Amino acid sequence: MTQDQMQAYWMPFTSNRHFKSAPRMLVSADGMYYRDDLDRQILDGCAGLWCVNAGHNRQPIVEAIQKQAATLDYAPPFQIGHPKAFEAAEQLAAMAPAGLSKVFFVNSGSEAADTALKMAIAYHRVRGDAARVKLVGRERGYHGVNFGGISVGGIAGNRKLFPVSLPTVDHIKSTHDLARNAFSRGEPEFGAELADELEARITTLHDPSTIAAVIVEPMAGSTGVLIPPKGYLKRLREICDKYGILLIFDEVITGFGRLGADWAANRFDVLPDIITCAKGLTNGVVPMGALLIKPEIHDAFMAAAADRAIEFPHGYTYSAHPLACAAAIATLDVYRQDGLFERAATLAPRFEDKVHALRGERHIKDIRNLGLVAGIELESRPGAPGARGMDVFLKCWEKGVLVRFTGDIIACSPPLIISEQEIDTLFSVIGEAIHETE
Ligand code: PXG
Repeated sequence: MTQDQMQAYWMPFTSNRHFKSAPRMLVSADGMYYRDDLDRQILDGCAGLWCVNAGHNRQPIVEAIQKQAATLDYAPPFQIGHPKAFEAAEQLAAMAPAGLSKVFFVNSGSEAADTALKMAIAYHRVRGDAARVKLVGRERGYHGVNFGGISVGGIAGNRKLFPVSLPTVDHIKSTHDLARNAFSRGEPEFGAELADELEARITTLHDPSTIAAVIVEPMAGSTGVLIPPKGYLKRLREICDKYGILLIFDEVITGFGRLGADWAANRFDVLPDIITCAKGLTNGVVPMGALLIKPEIHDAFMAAAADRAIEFPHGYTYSAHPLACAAAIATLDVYRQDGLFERAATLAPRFEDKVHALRGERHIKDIRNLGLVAGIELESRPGAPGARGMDVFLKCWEKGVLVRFTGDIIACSPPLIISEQEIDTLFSVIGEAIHETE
């Protein structure tokens, strides 16, 4: 591809000028591997972008989409239905943590986050508690890129060019604590008390009866893999219960087996009021997100609206798109048939051993992991935060392995079909890449 042919496309979350000077171009994918335009095989160490949990080019999913496109290509989602939407919702509800039986479809994780925030505020309103309008997120949280999501989110770099936030938002501290928890295997020991900051903040700075919802990623992914300390999420749940606040888990990354369990909610035995998910819902093949919702929330909307009134004035042209629904149904089926969530749990100990074996390699100041996620935090080069992370990412690419980097943290989240040998290759290549990076 010539430089000229690359000019029109403004790439998202990308250093465009750097990319276009040395493009990395994927042209096909199968199983655990991508192929690039130089016909090199590339091991997918991050399931595309935390989404291709069942591996690439899965035939049942491909065929389901092909068939759907030829049968019902599009259907308007407002005041009209199509069977696949109901079937997909039913399948997803059947797989959801017990107690989250209602499903609202969207098209991405960002839309899921903004929808959940709107739903939380409106829920309190429809049951006559209109004072609950405030939202609490967490520092270093990522809830997509829309205005609601960046308001409750806490990634500085994603906010600074858009210094416009919802006015009714506060944040609690992140759980990152290298002094006490560096090189933890699985859930860190220390930090459950950080959840108490929620209570301290809402009671001293706010009237708790004005808080609609707290939103957190059970495991913060995008910011660089922060595993929740033992007991932390349970404590958040208790505080929300005490003050009548909804708890939203953003499971866009943690849903669908990533942590060695179907959901983080089940992994940590904490039931939120709403879960947002996306990514693995369709194996990344067609854009789709969803909210899993307690029936009390849904029922409050139904009870409050007049006959024939629209109960929740919210939705998208592509909500429950037929192709996405077909992909979701086929994907959930593959997860079940192949036992992929159990597989992730079975592989997790080897994955943990192999990533922690990198301890002692130069630059590494922390390694953390849970299920099939690992984060490797590197010392930043003085005056150049992020440069070393990017160099390691580029070296891994040269060596035929795709990983993610965020600042100086390398993140790995391979498809759940990865083999033991591929786990070994993944971490030995990352180790070499770090070793060879200044
Ligand atoms: N919530 C969470 C927890 C996410 O991880 C989103 C919402 C937004 O999803 P959409 O589908 O709108 O992108 C995400 C997305 C990274 C990275 O580098 C992670 C995401 C997106 C881009 C990069 O780890 N997660």
